[in-house]
Amino acid sequence: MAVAWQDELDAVRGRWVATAAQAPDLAGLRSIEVEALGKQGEVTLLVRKVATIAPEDRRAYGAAAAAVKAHVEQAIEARRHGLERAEIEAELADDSFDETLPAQSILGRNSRQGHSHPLTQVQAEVEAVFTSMGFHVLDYPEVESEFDNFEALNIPGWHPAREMQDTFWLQGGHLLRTHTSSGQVRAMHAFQAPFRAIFPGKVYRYEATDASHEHTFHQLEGLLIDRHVSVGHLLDSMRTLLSAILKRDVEVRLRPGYFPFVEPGFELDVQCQLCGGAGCSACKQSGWLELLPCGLVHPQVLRAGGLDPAEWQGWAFGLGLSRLVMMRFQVPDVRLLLSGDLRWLSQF
Ligand code: FA5
Repeated sequence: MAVAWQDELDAVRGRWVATAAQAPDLAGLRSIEVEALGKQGEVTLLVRKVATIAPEDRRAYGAAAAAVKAHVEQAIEARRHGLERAEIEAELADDSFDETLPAQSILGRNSRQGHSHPLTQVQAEVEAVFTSMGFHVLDYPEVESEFDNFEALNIPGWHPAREMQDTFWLQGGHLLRTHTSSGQVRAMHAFQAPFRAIFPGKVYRYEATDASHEHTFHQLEGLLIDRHVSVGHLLDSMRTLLSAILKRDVEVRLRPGYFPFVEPGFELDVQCQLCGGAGCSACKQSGWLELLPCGLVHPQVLRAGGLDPAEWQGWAFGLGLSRLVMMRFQVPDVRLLLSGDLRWLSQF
């Protein structure tokens, strides 16, 4: 014998399936969904009504009500799919869309156009100078072993030079590289001599910051290995680099510099391009900025790289890329570079 509730369930199902199928748009469909399936929706209440059904009918009622709910859900889903498709098709058919308009006209507001960071711009220019001279561009890890960052570079644990670069230590004898020189011995193992390569990247130092010191900054290492290399060739290459990037003749100053991994070693300073040498906070009132230390690769480092110092020589430099950006664009404080401040970045 047919039970009364069966008719009621059939009627509700029929009504909501038909209503869903006729929903005019997505917003309309959403209200239909709430009316049928929301917390107080008609179908939800019907399912809950199971508690009022005679105990012997409860199981059958529960199953039938659940089936109604599933059916209505399916009908809504099918309609949603249909409406979404129709929307996309209408958009595609609308040929008033002009894809050549700039984005801001389409959005009707002033959307900003992105561009590459000044560090990226200068790095690309330096890479272009060196690749034209036959250098490979390499990318080495920022997390390094103590060996590659220090020991391979003739800086054993007891060496006072370790104090020159305060280090962020990680677990297991690893560290955040303090300089891109950490790639030197890796490169010697990776290439057959003779070779030439540059390796740019981010380096980290556990030190107090000021206008010319940041804890996270960029360097760009250069390494050339050949049978005969000279200080003259090294300095000439450094001059080529600086005039290509700074695009003007700049005063440079060469001083002896001590780094355990080069011999002889040099400090190459440039006249501060912010104050023209008069003295400012970027150059600590000295008129000069340390920019490009360099030298001839120490025989111990060649050995660590598997090269015989009787046969091979090399030169290396460690360009302060962040400071080169400061000099190129007259940036008064290195900390602006990684500040993420769009007001500053949008000038470039
Ligand atoms: C070095 O890091 C050596 N590895 C450079 C080198 C390579 C020498 C190869 C010889 C041969 P130094 O600690 O001086 O050296 O750093 C190199 C350059 O990085 C500096 O001249 C400076 O331009 C830049 N620099 C150093 N510390 C900072 C800092 N805290 N913030 C921004 N730039 C820095």
